[in-house]
Amino acid sequence: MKQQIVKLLKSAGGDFVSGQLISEKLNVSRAAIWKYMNALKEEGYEIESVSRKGYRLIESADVLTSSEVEKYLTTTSIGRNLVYFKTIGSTNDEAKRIAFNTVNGTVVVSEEQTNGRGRLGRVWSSPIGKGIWMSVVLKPDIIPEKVSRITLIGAAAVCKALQEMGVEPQIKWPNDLLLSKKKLCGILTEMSAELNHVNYIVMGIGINVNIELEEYPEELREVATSLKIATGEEFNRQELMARILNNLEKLYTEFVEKDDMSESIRVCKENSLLIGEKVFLIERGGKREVKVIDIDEAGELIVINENGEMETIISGEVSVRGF
Ligand code: BT5
Repeated sequence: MKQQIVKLLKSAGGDFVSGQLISEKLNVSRAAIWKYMNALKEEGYEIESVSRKGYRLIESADVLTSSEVEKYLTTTSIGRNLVYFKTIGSTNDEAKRIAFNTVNGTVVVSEEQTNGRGRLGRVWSSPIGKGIWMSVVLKPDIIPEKVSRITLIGAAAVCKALQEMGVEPQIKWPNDLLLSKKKLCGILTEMSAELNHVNYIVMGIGINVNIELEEYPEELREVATSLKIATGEEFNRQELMARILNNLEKLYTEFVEKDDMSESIRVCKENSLLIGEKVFLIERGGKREVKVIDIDEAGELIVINENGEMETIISGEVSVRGF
């Protein structure tokens, strides 16, 4: 209902809409409208109410609700069902909770996460209103072995969206995007699967948009950045979120329908931080140095190991030497 009210107010183009008209069009009581207006003000919308004139939208809020993000969306499925929270523990947890009973392409987004997660139980800092913390529910008909490729498709989608907005990030295989060697975005892909069947995938994407350096906990200031910190400019979160989903739908559809991830791989290679670098591969209990030479057509990392042999790495932790 809140969304419908926002739509109605917007359609008036800054003019007043009477309570009576809203009540008739949306079939709600005047008292209920008043409650919804207060809730919208809470969310950050600036709404003026004048007796006998009605309500007027002064300024749209900087929020990631469906009524704000929708205008930038060109997708048919991804993001069309948008579940919005002002605050939540973790959007990945919520997405997993609803995944079985929701449609492919559902997106859970929150202005803030109080228990944002990285890989292996690490903490993901998610301050309110300054980033994009979202999780996409996907239900592809693929074998579980191919799921790790979805992370690269996500990274490519984020990269392309940022490029469209004038930013040139680097992709650190398999799940990070960096700007000036500092972390801008992390992706956490989780799945529920049977032996030969994927029930669902939840792809969590966290991007630091308008966060200021002092808003990070002390220990992150050396390693994390945001679009605001790196460029000095504020970015439109609604547009960026929609552009990510637009690119994701294209790349994801090519992958699941045509088994084609050539465009995703091209983006990951062209913007790779690792190709040509010596890195530490951190695997179960061990750490060894290898040189990265390529990313193959399946999205795997091709490296030369300590014995000078070529090896293919499917997934794992990579730490780059020197920073
Ligand atoms: C990741 O893990 O990079 C995956 C992050 C995924 C976050 C999204 S937000 C929406 C969805 N819901 C969730 O609960 N999670 C997903 P990993 O590679 O393990 O990196 C984690 C490390 O990044 C931490 O140990 C910190 O060092 C660093 N870090 C934490 N918060 C950060 C931030 N906001 N920006 C940059 N670095 C951060």
